[in-house]
Amino acid sequence: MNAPLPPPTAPAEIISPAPAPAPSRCAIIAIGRAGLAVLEDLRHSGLGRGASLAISADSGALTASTAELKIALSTAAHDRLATGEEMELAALDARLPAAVRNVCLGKAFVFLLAGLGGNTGTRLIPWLVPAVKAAGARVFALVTSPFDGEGRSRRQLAEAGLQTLAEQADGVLCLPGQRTAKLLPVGVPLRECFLASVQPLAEAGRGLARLLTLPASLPIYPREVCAVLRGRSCLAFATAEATGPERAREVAEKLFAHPLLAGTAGSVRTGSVILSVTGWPEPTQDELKCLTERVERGWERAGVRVGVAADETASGTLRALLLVSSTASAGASDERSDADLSGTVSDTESMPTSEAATAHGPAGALVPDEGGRVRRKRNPPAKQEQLALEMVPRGRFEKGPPTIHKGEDLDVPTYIRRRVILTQN
Ligand SMILES: Nc1nc2c(ncn2[C@@H]2O[C@H](COP(=O)(O)OP(=O)(O)OP(=O)(O)O)[C@@H](O)[C@H]2O)c(=O)[nH]1
Ligand SMILES: [Mg+2]
Repeated sequence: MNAPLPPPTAPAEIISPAPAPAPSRCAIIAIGRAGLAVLEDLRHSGLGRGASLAISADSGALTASTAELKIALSTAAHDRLATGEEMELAALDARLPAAVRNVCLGKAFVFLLAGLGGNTGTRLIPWLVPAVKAAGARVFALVTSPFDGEGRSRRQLAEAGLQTLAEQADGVLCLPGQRTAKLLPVGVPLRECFLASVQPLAEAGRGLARLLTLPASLPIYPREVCAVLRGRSCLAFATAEATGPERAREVAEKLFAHPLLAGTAGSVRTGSVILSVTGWPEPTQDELKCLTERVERGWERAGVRVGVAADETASGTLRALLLVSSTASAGASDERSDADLSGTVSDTESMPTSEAATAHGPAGALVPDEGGRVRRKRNPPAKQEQLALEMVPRGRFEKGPPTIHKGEDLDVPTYIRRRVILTQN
């Protein structure tokens, strides 16, 4: 159920001096309750300090927010959003365009945070993305989608919102509720499920910010990151970290076993993987080899791009972000089904890698369908045939008792017992 709307008093706008401990190239715009929750987690680690905007109709969540700039949407604006009518940002709230411009000023990247399925976040994002782009920044949307049981209308709204984001944003990381549920034991109250979705999304946001902004020894350029995250090509993402002499091996194993990545290693939809490794001291060549080899073995069909950067704030910790994207091209991959929103990698598409490799043969056996999605090339339907074999006389064994071993008559030639067709020269 939605939280009660604030009384129709004059909306509060709070602007405090920006602490900005370090110049950052990232700004954050958080919308709605879920967006604000992720923003708080990010700000604890310093991301978005000095450049964050919180927008909500939920006065309680907004009061608790530490964002520099806050805009409380009026009840009338919230009601208008719910109608889904098209309107300019300024028509919704006159302060919005200037607030967006201010927060984006001098920033290369802007993270938009929201929970898809809610009215404020889902309906406002399509108006915010062009405004951020007009300010000259790249837009990455970090969003959640509803948990099972939140109802069809939320799910459909979220699906439409994700579709729009896929078309507009430079990159989308969507954490489906169903995947978050895999991180939790059975019987957890819904509120705790919501809380559980905050950390993985915030971790991914931090990882993405490191990938995009740290001076890299082995760079992955923003356009390459966008190519993986643009459209609906990002299948899944996860982060892992470890300290100590075995930190690379630990990180590799954590990633490989990560529940948020389950099903992606053997999926025919997995096309490429970005592995971003940061740490202090900077990852050694051996550590990198250990990590990359494990990821390449795990996601053996995918092209693996590796980025490395030293992160002086990491004090002994090695961190990795893994982004798994689909094979379909960005534009064509926009046709994912509801199953994608729920985070399920379909069983028919996913199987252990070795089995999949045997069944599909080489990568050429994977073909794009008309919608651009990559599908397994189907084998022609099986036809049952009788093998053209004649029983040969058992010769001198004809009259003797058969030599039976494990249920097989060893006096009958092997090729007959095993029904092998012999080729003729
Ligand atoms: N992480 C987190 N997710 C939440 C929270 N509340 C709801 N969600 C999830 O986010 C989705 C959107 O909910 P809200 O963030 O409240 O939506 P909103 O953008 O504020 O929009 P309205 O409340 O409809 O005006 C829900 O469908 C839930 O899946 C929360 O407190 N934290
Ligand atoms: Mg809300």
